[in-house]
Amino acid sequence: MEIEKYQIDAHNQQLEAEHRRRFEFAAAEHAQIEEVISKLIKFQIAIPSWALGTGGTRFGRFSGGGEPRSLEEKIQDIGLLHQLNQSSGAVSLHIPWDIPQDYDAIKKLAGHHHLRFDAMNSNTFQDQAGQAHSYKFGSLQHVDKAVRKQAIEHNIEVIRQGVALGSDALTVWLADGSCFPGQLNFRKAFQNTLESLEEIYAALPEQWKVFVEYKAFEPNFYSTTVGDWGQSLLYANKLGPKAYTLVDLGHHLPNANIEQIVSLLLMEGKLGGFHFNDSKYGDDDLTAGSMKPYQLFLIFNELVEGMDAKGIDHASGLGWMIDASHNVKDPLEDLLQSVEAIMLSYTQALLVDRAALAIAQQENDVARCQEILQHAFRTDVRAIVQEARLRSGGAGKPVALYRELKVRENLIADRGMKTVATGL
Ligand SMILES: [Mn+2]
Repeated sequence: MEIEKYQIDAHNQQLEAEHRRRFEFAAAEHAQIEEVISKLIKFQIAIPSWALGTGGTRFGRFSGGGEPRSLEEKIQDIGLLHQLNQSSGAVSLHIPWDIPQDYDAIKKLAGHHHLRFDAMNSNTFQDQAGQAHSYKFGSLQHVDKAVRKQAIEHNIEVIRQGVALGSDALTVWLADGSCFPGQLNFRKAFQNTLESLEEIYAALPEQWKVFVEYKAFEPNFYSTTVGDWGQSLLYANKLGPKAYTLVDLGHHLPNANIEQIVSLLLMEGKLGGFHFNDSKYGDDDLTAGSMKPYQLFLIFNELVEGMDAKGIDHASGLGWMIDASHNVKDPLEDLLQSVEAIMLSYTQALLVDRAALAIAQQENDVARCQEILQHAFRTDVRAIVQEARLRSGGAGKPVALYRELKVRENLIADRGMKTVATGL
């Protein structure tokens, strides 16, 4: 299904008076409001193709019905999200879950929905049917050169597919590691991984980037070969200027200071991309901003400060992606909520009085520093984000309109109740 412009207009018309009142109040408070809105309009967050169906857990999976059955239907779903919020103008594909049959047709479909292809994701954490060698004991780190070679070739194939779609980045997340002490020689595992990544790096086209994603644990529970930002940065530095670290919010040990990691990676020019999600315990893959909205704001505070210090364009300088997957919510409603939370945190970070903060820091005025940050965090910026969305042609309240238009019911009518998104 596609949402018609008149349906969005009618929805917005109903909200107009209330929105005007709330936006004018916010605009009067902030002299730089127009600058903020133009940044919000440009800021786009890529939707991962694997988040459009019910993710499930290792215990079970409860389909909500109407899930996309093909890459085409996944792109249509992201098109619906983008129509509603005008901030989801990119898709992040996962190979082999989303191998296109006809590249030109897929590109055309994405273009119809005003979507571009963000980073491509390779997969050497599962064995695929007909695969010669198993990844049970790792892929790029494997003790057997033949397994490493197979994993390298898969990554190069993903680059080829990305080129055909107009993507310009590859994200490598490795499940490689060990489950028990003594299982692995850490140094050899690192060196094998580095050599493998070097071969993948050599296959990158001009203008392409490779993002090395790290994760502290799971599925391996003793060691992970790219376990933290230090290890990722080691690889990225050794590989060269096209290699960057990718930060996934859920991939840290509990209470890690992610905002500090972000700040230092930006300082080093090595922060390449971001996977948004939220968590209470581990890699919970919950909706962005649903658990720790203050942390999300603090991360954006460092992102904005660091990008401005380096002259990095907020919209295009880094890869902004969601990486989440759910068992209990409608995946599309959930993604609308994630994008909204990201936009709210970004807006609050844009409102931080940086000149005043720099003075307070210089004067060791700790209480004032906190006042400045929390003033921005406690500002209700919902009307500002809504105004940016309205100016882009989106819906005032995306989740409300999604429900009013009975989008899920329509998708179930089109696709059936018992559908399973490919790859899940
Ligand atoms: Mn991730």
